[in-house]
Amino acid sequence: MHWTKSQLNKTIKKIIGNRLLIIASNREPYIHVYKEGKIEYIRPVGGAVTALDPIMRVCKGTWVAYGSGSADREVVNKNNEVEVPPEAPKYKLRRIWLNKDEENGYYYGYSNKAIWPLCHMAYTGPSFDEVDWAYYKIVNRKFANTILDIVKDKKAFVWIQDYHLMLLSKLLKEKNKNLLTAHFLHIPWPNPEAFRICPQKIEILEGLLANDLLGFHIRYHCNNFVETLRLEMEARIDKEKNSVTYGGHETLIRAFPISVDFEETSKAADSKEIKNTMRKLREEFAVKDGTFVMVGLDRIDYTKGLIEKIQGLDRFFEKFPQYKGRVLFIQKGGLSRMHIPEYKALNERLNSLVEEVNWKHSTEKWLPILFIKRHMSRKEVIALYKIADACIVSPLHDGMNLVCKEFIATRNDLDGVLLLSQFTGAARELGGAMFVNPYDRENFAKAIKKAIELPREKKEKRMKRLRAVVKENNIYKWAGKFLEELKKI
Ligand code: GDG
Repeated sequence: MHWTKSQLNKTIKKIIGNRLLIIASNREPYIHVYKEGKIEYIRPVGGAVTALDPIMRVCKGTWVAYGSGSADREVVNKNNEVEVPPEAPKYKLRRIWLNKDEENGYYYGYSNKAIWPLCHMAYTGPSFDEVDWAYYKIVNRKFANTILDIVKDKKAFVWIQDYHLMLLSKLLKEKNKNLLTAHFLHIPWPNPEAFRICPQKIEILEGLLANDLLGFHIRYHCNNFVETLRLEMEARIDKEKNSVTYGGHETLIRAFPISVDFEETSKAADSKEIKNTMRKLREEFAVKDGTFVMVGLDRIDYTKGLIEKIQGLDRFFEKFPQYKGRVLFIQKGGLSRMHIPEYKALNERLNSLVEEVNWKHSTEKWLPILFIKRHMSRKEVIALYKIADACIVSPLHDGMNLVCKEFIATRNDLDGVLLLSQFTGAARELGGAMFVNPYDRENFAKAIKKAIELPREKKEKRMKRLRAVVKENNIYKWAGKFLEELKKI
């Protein structure tokens, strides 16, 4: 079956029925801010939000998230709710307020200094702090209380997102046994040897096992999770059913590779507006005719392999100097989690590395790397993908990665090569990509050369293959398959 928005709509009605649908995530899908005295809203950068907003538009229901914008409090009603999308309301956003200590401990602290590096194993050690953990628990409870308040005595399905809320399901079930809860983790699950160092591991695992359904991007992460349980818990593992029973409660463990809205992105990429935006971007970046343009789009995060990407490019220009002046690499990097010292240091290191590599290879009329930090609208992101001859996605470890799938969805011209790290979840599906190991500088440089020299027919063949996969495995399939599993509970 080919999954579409309307197919998902039917599935939702059948499966969710008269239950209330609640999504819980740290990040909100719309942030209201003051700009020059006026209230505006922005769409935050991040994979989970990109993926879930189209689903909520179809499902209606309530999305519970932390209200982080300067004008967020101004637009909510007495229940802290606001209808979104602001220009054409489709569902409710219920905001939770966090004070500075809670934000520091729960978000910057335990979520991003402990769990994020623990699960990505990208050679940045996790640090576990008692105070951060205490705030992690406080905020998870805050989410639980808000959701219980929304649900009251109604039937409801709560769909929890990501690693910030791993205790939520247990807290909900302790107060309301009739709730149906499912959790999707957008990050990888590490192997048991890596996970066993976590001092709070048992509480986290018990929190996750309170769910009726637990989803990861790929089978490999499910297997790591089950192996972790084998080592740490007295749980019964049913290999046939892919389920785990702990304390008399069964949790189904499944893989659901997340994706993008292929049709919508592909259509948007074809519009006149995008053509204009492409022209503007070419002007802004002073792209000369005949230049081979490569792009990258990542949050500035040590898991995304940005340093390794710049080093790969450096090696490419060293090895193949004939390409100097003929190739331009545009990296859009969104600042992220800047209150955490590792992120600040990475940003500084990246700035100086880009400067060094540019200094080393540039000529009077040409700079090899443009490092763009300003926020880009979705239109600009699509136009950026479209002005590219190649897109380089080179994380050291990534749960899935949506940038590569978005790039593919925009390339209805069948032009454009995808260079993709073999350590992304997406690598398992996207056989038409050119794979790189970001740690292997020599081969990275060679892969860039191969991408530049790839004949048009071969590019088309690869892109056709890639587009067929993303078209089929789209975001509606991800949501539909997830919801269909609920029937088995
Ligand atoms: C996590 C997991 C998993 C980026 N810059 C701008 C912008 N973006 C958008 C992209 C894309 C999204 O942000 C990034 O998604 P990723 O999937 O690459 O990465 P994470 O944020 O790390 O997401 C990841 C994902 O969750 C979903 O499960 O795939 O593995 O780490 O959509 O387009 N969007 C706009 N301006 C920018 O400057 N408008």
